[in-house]
Amino acid sequence: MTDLASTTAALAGLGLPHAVHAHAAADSFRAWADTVAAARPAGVAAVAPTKTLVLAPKRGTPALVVALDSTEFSIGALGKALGLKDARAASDDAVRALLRVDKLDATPFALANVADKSAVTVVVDRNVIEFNGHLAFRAFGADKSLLVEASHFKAFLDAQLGSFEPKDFAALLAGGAAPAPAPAAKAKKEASDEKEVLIGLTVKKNEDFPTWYSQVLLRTEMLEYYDISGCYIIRPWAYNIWKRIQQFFGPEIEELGVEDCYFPMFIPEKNLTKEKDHIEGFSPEVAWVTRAGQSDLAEPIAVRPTSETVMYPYYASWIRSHRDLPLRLNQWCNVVRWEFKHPQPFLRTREFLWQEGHTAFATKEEADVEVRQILELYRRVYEEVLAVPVVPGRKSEKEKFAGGLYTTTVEGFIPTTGRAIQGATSHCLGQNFSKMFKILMENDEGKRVNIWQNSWGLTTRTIGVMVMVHGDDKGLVLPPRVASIQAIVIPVGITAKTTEAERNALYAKAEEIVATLKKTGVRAKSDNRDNYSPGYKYNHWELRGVPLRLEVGPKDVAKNETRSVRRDNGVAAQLSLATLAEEVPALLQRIQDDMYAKAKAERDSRVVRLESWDKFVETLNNKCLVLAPWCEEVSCEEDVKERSANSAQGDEPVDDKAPSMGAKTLCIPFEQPAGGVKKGAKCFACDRKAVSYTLWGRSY
Ligand code: 86X
Repeated sequence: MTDLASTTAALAGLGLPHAVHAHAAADSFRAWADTVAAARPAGVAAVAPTKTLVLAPKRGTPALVVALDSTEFSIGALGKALGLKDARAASDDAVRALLRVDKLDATPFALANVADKSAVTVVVDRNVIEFNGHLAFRAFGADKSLLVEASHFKAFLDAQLGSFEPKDFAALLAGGAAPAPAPAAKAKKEASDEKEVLIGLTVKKNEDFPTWYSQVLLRTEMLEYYDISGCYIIRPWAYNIWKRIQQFFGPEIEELGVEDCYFPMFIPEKNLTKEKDHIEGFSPEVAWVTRAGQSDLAEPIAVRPTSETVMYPYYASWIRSHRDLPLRLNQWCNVVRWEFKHPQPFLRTREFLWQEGHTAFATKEEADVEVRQILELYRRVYEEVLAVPVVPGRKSEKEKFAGGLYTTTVEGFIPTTGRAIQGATSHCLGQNFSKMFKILMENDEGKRVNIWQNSWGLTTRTIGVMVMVHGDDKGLVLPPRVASIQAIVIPVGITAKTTEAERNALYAKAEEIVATLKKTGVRAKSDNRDNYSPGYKYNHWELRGVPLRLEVGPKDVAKNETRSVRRDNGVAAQLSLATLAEEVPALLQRIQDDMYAKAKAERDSRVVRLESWDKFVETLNNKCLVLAPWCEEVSCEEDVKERSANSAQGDEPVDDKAPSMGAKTLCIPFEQPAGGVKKGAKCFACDRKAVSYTLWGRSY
């Protein structure tokens, strides 16, 4: 920890003078730097605010950089000058992993937390060390700063690092490095970002996908960032999609005989850790409640990362005889997995929403049937509801849920990054959990025997996949089946010469169209706001992905028509108002079908069949998946992962964002290429016999 107390204690321990300076609370770095520079305590001649940041290169050791606040540089240029390849500001999680403090609390004093000093390169500008006065470090709350004389700061670094040499940033940055982008240009970009919030996106999907994704989510009001890393607010425009998924999936599983229920989100420590095999590997992700108010709990309580250990003890007590089976329960709930990998809205979040189904049967045959029925429903959620193509299949031994017998999956694909993404899973647990939790039934002969179990889950990741697959440079593109507004009706052609009566008639027409559409089950709305232009409204609803726009102008109305414009492909068509109740539902269905067909064609064009290793890595690098005959051996899958990681760029990959990450098996598709694996065919990656065509790719 580098809280104020432990930092001052560390400095005192080294015999280094320092002072804690209390000042007005400052709620941003800028405000802090201004405050601390201005409000100098008695006896201190000069105070220079400092900044500390961590640069993460694509490969190699991260750098802890300390400079005076007044020293301007760009991270890219400094990284380059320091010989750090593709350096960027380290993520919150990377900073925490390195320094054991939150990014906002990073100071050079956190070096005391780094046991292995070779894990970080410390880079301090000479200006810092040579400053004639006190350095100010922020990190100890908004209203306190630590003041340390520059010479004493150097002594601290010497004590931590053995010996320490500062760097000359000015010379470094002048010495042939790419010029830093002018601060003015950056400020201008940000200002224009702000202005364009209401107009659209400032980046293209293909040019800067991460920024595109976050702009789409924020500007459509689907998502809001939250103060805790990895946690996000799901706003109505996104939550509605989740509701539509529930409205499809809920009745379908009810039809299969599954009932909804709700179990507590808290798990007593002993229940969670009882089943060591199941928890093993996952335990670093478990979040704990240890305190209520000011008092520590007698026993820590875990927050569910999944509900096996919550539910199965009760399955053991509820199931007595084969007549109590099948037992088929589902719950819609949140779960918490405190991951330290880079979080991404919807795709990888620390809390997420899901449904988890947990079912129990007397026979394996019944369990097997259900695994596939549920997987088929997951396929339909993606393909029929979200218009996203997926590949259903079985997971390899390496990739299956280790606690179960076998795992089935639907695998999606994000064309922009060329990466696959698991869409949902349906597991046959076999009798493992029945044995662990002593869930037994009395059979016909009165003997107590183990039962067969399944579990299956679908999460809010669905929403992120849908956004990434269908979105375009104008923003979100919603499949009609999940759009809260399927048709937006916009009055147009109002000019200065339009009389109030004419305008009211137009608005009334728009309302009438909405009423007609609603009666046939179309989710329609009119945008009669008179303080916005039609063009503004087009952009507004295009950004938000509404599938169909209906323009109602005086000329259209005179012909008893409306002009329709499709969001997915921009195609416009005149529709007769007389047949709107039939035409619009048909058009929405066509949009839904076309969106799926387009996404499927794109996905299909990126699944490349290979029979041997030669083109494997090249194909992955071209943002494709590979379908290849495989031996199904775990050791071979491990080899492939390593070989595909290293040969991509000729270097070690550092994280899973690097394009050189290794390839995994995604699934062994249930639908094999015609004829299947040819007799005597070899595995594409080793000398063994091929067993099945398997889908490979880099994945989320
Ligand atoms: C595996 C298995 C299974 C019900 C599903 O995939 C569908 C719905 N559960 C989930 N899994 C864990 O068991 C797990 C356990 C702990 Cl303790 C954890 F922290 C994270 C986990 N992640 C996944």
